[in-house]
Amino acid sequence: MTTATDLNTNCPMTFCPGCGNFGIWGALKNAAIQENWNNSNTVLVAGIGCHGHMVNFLRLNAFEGLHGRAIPVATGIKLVNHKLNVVVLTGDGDALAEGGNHFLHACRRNHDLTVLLHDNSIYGLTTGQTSPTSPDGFRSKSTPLGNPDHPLHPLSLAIAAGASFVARSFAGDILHLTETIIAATRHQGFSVVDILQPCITFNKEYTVDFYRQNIYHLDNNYNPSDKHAAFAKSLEWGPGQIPVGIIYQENRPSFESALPQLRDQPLIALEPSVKNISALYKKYQ
Ligand SMILES: Cc1ncc(C[n+]2csc(CCOP(=O)(O)OP(=O)(O)O)c2C)c(N)n1
Ligand code: SF4
Repeated sequence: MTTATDLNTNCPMTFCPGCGNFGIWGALKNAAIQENWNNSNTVLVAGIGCHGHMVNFLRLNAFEGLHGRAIPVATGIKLVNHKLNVVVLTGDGDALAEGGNHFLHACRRNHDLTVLLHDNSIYGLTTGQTSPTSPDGFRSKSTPLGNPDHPLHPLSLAIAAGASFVARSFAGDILHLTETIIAATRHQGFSVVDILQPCITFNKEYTVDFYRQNIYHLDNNYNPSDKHAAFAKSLEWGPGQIPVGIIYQENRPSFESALPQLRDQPLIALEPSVKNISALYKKYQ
């Protein structure tokens, strides 16, 4: 069984004191312990950003790639060994700006991956520029006169693009976030968890208090399999009107389970049928 001690590393913590990433770290550790994640069954893949540093503070297989490219790396790992639990740690910049194209197509293909979107509505690591989820008029180093761009809604985008599990949680509610991460990783298909993550250093608008005042939990009457209702829910954002919970879930074959070549065993377990490829090369010379 995985214990908290198994997950410890020697790396000194680099998040600013009070950063929402601490809550995400705690929830990920809880999920790893409860679900018995270890180096033979789980891989974390991170993009570049404050969120990406998380891989230094959890002793699990991990790959921190180029900015915007966490999802394609995770897709490659999953295709080579679809028995692995592959969890992507990404930011609103990483996944929705430079990585936006990868995000859309991974949703559409329903790869069996879990994407944890550390959504702080700012570029944290590069010291505070406006991101794709920053609100209209947002003032930052890159938009000192106010953001002229309209924000993306990551949940609406994920639903419209075809993700089969779409949820939202808050970094300040570790129990809810733990449950949501576990539900997302158990789901067979592409899971997106939009994690509202205060960046206390650079985002003075979406603060801990702002989220505490405006979040509400979906109740038992909410039906996450109704796509139209989920789409409407995903667009809600306002005073007292930020829903958290599982917004949308459908059962649809994942990309990996739909590939006949991978149905019986993972790619790494297959014996190549052609060992000498010289003849194949010649064909294309
Ligand atoms: C290819 C490439 N483009 C841009 C950058 C610069 N860069 C590094 S982190 C970052 C944005 C980080 O914001 P986000 O992904 O939201 O993560 P956060 O730091 O907020 O967790 C950018 C633009 C880079 N390192 N590499
Ligand atoms: S800059 Fe923001 S996101 Fe990055 S560690 Fe500091 S508080 Fe967290």
